[in-house]
Amino acid sequence: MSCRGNPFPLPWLLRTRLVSRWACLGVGSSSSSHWELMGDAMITTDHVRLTPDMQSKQGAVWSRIPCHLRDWELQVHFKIHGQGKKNLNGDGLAVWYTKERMQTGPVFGNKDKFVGLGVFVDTYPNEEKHLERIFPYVLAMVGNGSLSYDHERDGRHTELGGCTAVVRNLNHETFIFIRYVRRRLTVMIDVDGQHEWRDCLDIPGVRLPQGYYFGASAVTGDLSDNHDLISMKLYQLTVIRSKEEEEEKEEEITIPSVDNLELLKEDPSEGRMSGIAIFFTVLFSLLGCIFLVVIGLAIYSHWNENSRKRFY
Ligand SMILES: *[C@@H]1O[C@H](CO)[C@@H](O)[C@H](O)[C@H]1NC(C)=O
Ligand SMILES: [Ca+2]
Repeated sequence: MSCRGNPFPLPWLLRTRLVSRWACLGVGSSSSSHWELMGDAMITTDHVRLTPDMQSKQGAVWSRIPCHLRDWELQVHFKIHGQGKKNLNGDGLAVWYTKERMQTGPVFGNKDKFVGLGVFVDTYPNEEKHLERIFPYVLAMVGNGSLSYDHERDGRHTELGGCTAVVRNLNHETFIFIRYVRRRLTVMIDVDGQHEWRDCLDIPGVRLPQGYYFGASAVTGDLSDNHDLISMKLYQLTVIRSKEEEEEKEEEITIPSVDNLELLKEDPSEGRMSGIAIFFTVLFSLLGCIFLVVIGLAIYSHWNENSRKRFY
């Protein structure tokens, strides 16, 4: 664990301060704890077990204190393990930064139509058609109160991006890292036991209001797993900003949103269509060029003949 430092030190990041650290015995050990458990979540000496490896459980842990940081970093040390064979386990866990806390619902144990950020470690592929996607899959979603997470489709139509993260039943430690700086959302994972952060998603223009709550939740259904949190560490980031950026601060964000969302939504069928479109564009351009060359040659030879006639 010693080599894992800041995933990528940036020149304009002045300082990282640990704001809230919850490790091992921290949670729930005193009434002044910043964190509150709900549902089937249980605390042991070295982790919070959000759900045990049993059917139809859901549990969560939520910060009691709203977070008023502008730029922050959250490191989540977790462990997902159980008796089930591959793809006979579920359903996964979620890390939250949302307006509301301590709600129950269908989105990894939290309410649907949530307002804020959710980063999901989805361990069960509900949609079978998409064989190209290997599970467990990590993905991020920004909810604005009207967007719904589609559990049957593994949240595909609302995802901002994601990556495969084989995280179950491992002997080494597994981490998720979420950084929110200058409205840029970056998610990285360290799941290969290499003590290295791997890119998962990186999206600019993510507008998240301040004063939301951090939390984590997990759910099991017919299939189950132990969803354990070993620690969650929140860091305040101090960022050097230009004057213009400071002025931007004035326009306060009230509803979470993502700029240029349509650019992120690349439907694979649309992708194929545009591939065909590109093919035809290139084909017709080529045909056009050949046509022009042929015409050009015809005119040239005609002109040549004429000039030859003139000279002889
Ligand atoms: C939430 O986002 C969706 C999709 O971008 C949009 O259609 C809807 O109007 C938004 N709702 C609110 C309350 O902003
Ligand atoms: Ca799923």
